Amino acid sequence: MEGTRITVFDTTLRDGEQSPGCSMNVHEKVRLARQLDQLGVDVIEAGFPIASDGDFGAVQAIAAAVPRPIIAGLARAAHHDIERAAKALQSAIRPRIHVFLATSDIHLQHKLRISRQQCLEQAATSVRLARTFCDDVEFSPEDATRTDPEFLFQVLDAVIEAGATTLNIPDTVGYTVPAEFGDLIRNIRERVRGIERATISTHCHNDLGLAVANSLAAVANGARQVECTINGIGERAGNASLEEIVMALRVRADKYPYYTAIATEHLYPTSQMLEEITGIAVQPNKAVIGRNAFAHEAGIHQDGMLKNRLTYEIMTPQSVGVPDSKLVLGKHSGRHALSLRCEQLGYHFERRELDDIYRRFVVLADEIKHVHDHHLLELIRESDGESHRIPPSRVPAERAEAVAAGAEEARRLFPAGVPSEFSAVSLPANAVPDHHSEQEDYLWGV
Ligand SMILES: [Mn+2]
Repeated sequence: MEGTRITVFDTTLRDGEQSPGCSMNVHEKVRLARQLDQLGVDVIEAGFPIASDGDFGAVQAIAAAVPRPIIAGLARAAHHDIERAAKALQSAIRPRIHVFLATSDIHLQHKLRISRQQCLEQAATSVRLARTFCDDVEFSPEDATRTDPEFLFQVLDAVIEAGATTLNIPDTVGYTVPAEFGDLIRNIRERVRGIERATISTHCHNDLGLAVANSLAAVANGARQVECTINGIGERAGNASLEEIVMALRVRADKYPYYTAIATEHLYPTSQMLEEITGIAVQPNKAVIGRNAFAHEAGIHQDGMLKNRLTYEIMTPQSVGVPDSKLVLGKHSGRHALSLRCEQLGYHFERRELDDIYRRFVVLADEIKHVHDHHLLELIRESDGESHRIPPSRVPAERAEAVAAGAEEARRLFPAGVPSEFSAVSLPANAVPDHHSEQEDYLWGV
């Protein structure tokens, strides 16, 4: 990978969980945290330990169950909050305490009822306290984008001095626009004392549909951590969507010389798992992981796709873990279609085990018309699916094969600098007849 590494901070389990209808129990949170680990996120914000015993327990359980990533716990800038977060993170190998305090006048006057001077002192004192528990301390000036910039720089100076290692700049209310936010990040980089010792982070909300654009503008101006969520869930209109940020950086590496450690082929399975756990459906036209993100309906598009996928695809479905074809599984689907779909989702089953899933699949398909991927993943999970996961090492191999088919074409049509696995691939010459010969086994649309 070339370029600069961007840290991916996932807050699906904290900010995401705060959105209506998205609350999860401890068991579900641990399950999703394990999936986020597979996906390769750098930081998992596991919860807000002071908020409830459930949140405390979830942070504790995730810290114990998922050793690789940094596990963050959120705390207000208050003694009791910080202690509680530290306690929940006790078994984490790489704990992070994330302290926040609002800095905008509107929040200081109407919510906190404290002066700027009190705010400055409280921020520094809290960060100093957090550092007594943990070397990794993140500070967020809540509502940063509506804070007087001069005061914001003062607060950031003070918290760096107090030992903050990450400075997160939240657009709490989703108010900023890309050029303005980019300027703010650049000014922070130029104006805040000791900034070279800390990582600048972003946390953008999507109230104007600009969360991803704002995050990318921040990265282009010096932010090295992005906070985001799976499916873009979060307070109100949600947070910046992890899958969109990651794929924008990968597909447009020519414009954004940055990379993340995300294993992109896990994006779709992770999105599906979240949908299954929360019951909140992803909008069909959602970028990257929506049901229609790789569906081509218009006749002229279909014609182009069949001749060469480069005509209408800027990334392959496989690169984000979306099974290639638009299979519709129903009660008329055979074992072969079921088995194929399982493999496309990353699971391999022997005949006898497949029979078991198939029996339950038919019962389910009788009740509901279409069996979607998240239903199937649920059936797989009930059958101890984790032990049937296809090793990740096979995924790039399959992808390499697919890429090889279209590589020549891709080199011709895409400018240099576009990573080859995302330069979409021609359909192999035999792909269409193959699928057609299996039509009795499943229905499919191009
Ligand atoms: Mn937020």
